[in-house]
Amino acid sequence: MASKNIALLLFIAFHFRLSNSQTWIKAGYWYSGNESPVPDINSALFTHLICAFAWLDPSNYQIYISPSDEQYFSAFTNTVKKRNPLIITLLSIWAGKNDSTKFSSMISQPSYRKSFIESSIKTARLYGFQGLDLYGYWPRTVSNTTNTTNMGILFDEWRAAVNSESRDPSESPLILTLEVHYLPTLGSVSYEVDSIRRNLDWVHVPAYDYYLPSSVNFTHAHAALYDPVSQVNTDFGIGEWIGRGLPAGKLVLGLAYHGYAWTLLNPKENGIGAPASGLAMTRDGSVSYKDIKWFIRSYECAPVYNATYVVNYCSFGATWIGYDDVEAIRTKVSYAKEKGLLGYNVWEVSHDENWVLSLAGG
Ligand SMILES: *[C@@H]1O[C@H](CO)[C@@H](O)[C@H](O)[C@H]1NC(C)=O
Ligand SMILES: *[C@@H]1O[C@H](CO)[C@@H](O)[C@H](O)[C@H]1NC(C)=O
Ligand SMILES: *[C@@H]1O[C@H](CO)[C@@H](O)[C@H](O)[C@H]1NC(C)=O
Ligand SMILES: *[C@@H]1O[C@H](CO)[C@@H](O)[C@H](O)[C@H]1NC(C)=O
Ligand SMILES: CC(=O)N[C@H]1CO[C@H](CO)[C@@H](O)[C@@H]1O
Repeated sequence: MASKNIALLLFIAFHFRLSNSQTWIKAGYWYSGNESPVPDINSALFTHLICAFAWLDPSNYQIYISPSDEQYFSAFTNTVKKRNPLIITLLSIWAGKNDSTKFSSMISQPSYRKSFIESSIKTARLYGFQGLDLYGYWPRTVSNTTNTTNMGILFDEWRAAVNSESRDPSESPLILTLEVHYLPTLGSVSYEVDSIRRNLDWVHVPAYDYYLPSSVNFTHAHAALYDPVSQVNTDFGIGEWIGRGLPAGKLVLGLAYHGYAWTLLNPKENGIGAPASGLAMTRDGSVSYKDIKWFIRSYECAPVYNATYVVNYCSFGATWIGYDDVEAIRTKVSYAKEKGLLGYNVWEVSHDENWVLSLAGG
């Protein structure tokens, strides 16, 4: 009798947690490369925190955590649970451009996929994570290596493995998520949307980095929510994903806690679309929100909010920075709610200043 009651309680606890967490996701990536202390994260402002990154070893197709990250990753979950016992943590696996050949090779052979899947589950459990996120793997033409059919098969097999994992009855199945491109189709190649819908809990749509000062010679809203003259914007991307058959309730909107700095050709011409000669301030022009606020205070420049694109920007002399401040973040979070999306996620938590943006997310 007693054990039956315990089972019932666990059942209720499990379902409560699941339904509770599925109501509105507020997720944040923490990237070890930014070297920001894990205990500094105000986890009370999030429902999910995603620890980045684990890597793929091409010699055996297993996941590993780099030795320099080991101590931070192994303490991650317990550390962030101190301020928020309900927080759910995920481990993100890097599959971005410089590693995509490895991943294409991995997904091409059943035995390699098995190795990847088993090691990912083992690593997540070993380090105390409650989910896995695959980051930055884009479909590419077959000559440029990704066979998208195999990508769909990987997700089928990953889901099956996660569901059949023998685990403690108090543990939920691992959450599986994918960080995608903001468009479901790149050139002539598309994500396997049916497989994604069937197998993944949700996808993270990075709704930023559309325009970089290293590649365009005019200022722009790098994370434009709307654009009256171009399809390169978040509203278009979200519409495409939904149009391709991924329910809005599986989409999590990615917000940027960074902006980009351009060098203006003429300091007097300083609106959106002003001619620029390249980047400013950092090696790639990206600047954290924290550093942008420092810049604004130091140079006493007056930020402008442009509601057409949903972006803030400011300039001082020849330096022009486009970024999301409180207004832009609020507008985007409202947009996500109006569209019936599952929530939002931020890249990257340590770039916030005094949690101003995270609080603006509501
Ligand atoms: C690939 O890019 C990531 C992210 O920029 C970086 O951390 C990693 O070291 C790179 N890997 C290789 C093999 O260059
Ligand atoms: C892609 O993978 C599928 C399934 O493994 C296979 O049937 C198909 O021939 C592959 N396509 C190409 C172009 O290699
Ligand atoms: C910007 O780049 C375009 C195309 O590369 C070029 O035609 C144009 O002259 C450049 N403008 C400036 C201001 O450098
Ligand atoms: C936003 O900036 C664009 C480009 O400069 C301009 O055309 C538009 O009127 C601005 N929108 C608002 C609401 O100020
Ligand atoms: C085989 C092939 O076409 N490889 C190309 C894949 O795409 C990258 C850049 O996106 C190129 O650098 C490769 O040459």
